Amino acid sequence: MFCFQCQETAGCSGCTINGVCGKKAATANLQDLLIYTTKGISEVTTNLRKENKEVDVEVNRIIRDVLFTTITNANFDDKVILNKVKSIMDIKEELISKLDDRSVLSEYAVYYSKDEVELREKSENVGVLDTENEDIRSLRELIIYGLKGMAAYLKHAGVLGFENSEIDAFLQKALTATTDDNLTLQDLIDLTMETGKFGVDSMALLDNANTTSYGNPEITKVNIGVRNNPAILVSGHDLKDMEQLLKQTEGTGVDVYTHSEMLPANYYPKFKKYDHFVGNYGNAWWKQKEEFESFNGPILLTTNCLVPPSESYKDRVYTTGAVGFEGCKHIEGGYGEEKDFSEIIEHAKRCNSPKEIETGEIVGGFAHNQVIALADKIVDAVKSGAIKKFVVMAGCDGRQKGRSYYTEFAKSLPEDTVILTAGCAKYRYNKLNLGDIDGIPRVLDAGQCNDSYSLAVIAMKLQEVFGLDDINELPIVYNIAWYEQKAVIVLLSLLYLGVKNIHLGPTLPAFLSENTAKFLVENFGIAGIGTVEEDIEKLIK
Ligand code: SF4
Ligand code: SF3
Repeated sequence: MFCFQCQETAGCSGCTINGVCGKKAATANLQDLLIYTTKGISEVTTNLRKENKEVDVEVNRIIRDVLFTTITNANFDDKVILNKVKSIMDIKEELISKLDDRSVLSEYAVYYSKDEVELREKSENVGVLDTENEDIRSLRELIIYGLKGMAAYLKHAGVLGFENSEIDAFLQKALTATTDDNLTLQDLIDLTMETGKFGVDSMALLDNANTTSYGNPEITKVNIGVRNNPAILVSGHDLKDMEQLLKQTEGTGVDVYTHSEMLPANYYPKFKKYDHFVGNYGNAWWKQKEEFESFNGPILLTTNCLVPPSESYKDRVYTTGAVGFEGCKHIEGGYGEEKDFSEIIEHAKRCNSPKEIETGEIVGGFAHNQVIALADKIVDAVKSGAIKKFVVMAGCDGRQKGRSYYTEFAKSLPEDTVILTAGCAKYRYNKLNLGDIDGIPRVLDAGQCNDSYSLAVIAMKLQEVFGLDDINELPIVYNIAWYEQKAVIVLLSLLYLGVKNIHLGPTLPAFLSENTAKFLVENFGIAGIGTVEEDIEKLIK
């Protein structure tokens, strides 16, 4: 195996024996094979489009799903991954038969096998290291990881009925391009930027899907304590799953809580109306081992991040969508289908109520609509000098010790700064009680990592209000934390929007070769992080 797609990768260079995330070598190899065959099917769909033939929306959905499956901490189940490989093979064959010109197809497109032994053997011989040139490899993987994040966001939008075949066509074309040996470094750089453009489009699509379906997030005090009823904990990013579970638990005596990236569900008007939706339990994904244990009830993982569960609570972990773990019950349900959560609800009834681990409230709900409603107040505070700077601290959290940097950084910020956040990175400082500036909280949480789109909308609105030519003239600095591939598409989207001087930590991606990193530094001023003191000096003063 060789995997370096996330921030935790071994030695900051690559996992080669087992994943630090808990992914076994065989699973990593099968994921590589899944990507290999997905490149193949994407080549076929791209050629079909060139021949002006239609690609069924179901094929787009499957491609999104398989990319999502390979995101860090999503799926650890070999059987599921192997079945997806086999199913891609069959669909690919069927699509190939519709092509007029098959002579152009590469080995990725024509590879076919349903034999498990052969597939496993093949899985050991395909992957990241197939590309020998380090810079080409770096850009190819940067694009692929961006596409994985994009696929996840498109999936969430898709289940809410919001799909855009142009974005899917780009995604598949770009994935195919990562196998094209004729592309130069410059071609791949251009494609990276184009991926950022479609990243913005995907996040906008999801924003539209979420707000049309559930209303605009609004300022909300979220309870972080517990009640004395049996309950289900929902983690991950899929709001459609959240909605269905809330509906199905209504009147059953079973409460519902969010965990990690599902916290922003508390901000949506349509979810707030449920009395049995109690609040948020716990923190970011990496604390799940203790928090799932003490929650006592069943847990539904709608997306990443799943940590391989301990035996003590494994029977309480249910997965759905792209998530999977051998031995955990998977709840099926495709686009437009109502998932059946009755088993998990019955399970909850047999469990004790959650153990209280904290009490109080946190405030969130500052997506673009809410912030723009407060625009006058914010603009006044900036003009009067009450707010000197906005600090975007969006992204992911993780278990690496060095991430305490973000807590310290937030604590050390002068009192005339406001943090704009999205994603699970917020758990490093969202319970610090940093106070407010003229009634504006000093931590404005827009929502999930995809709601970084909201932060871009807010920045563009402020640029307009202040009449600035360049988004970088705003008093906004960026100190972003990353972990998995959704953060990659967020980063590429910000770069596409022209945002410069982003600080990225806690470490720079291992998949950035020296030259790719140099390109990002020279053209976008991307930098890593230093000590808290140095960075406060650099970014704030
Ligand atoms: Fe390693 Fe991250 Fe890949 Fe897991 S996802 S194998 S931790 S690089
Ligand atoms: Fe967190 Fe996994 Fe990335 Fe959506 S839940 S931000 S790490």
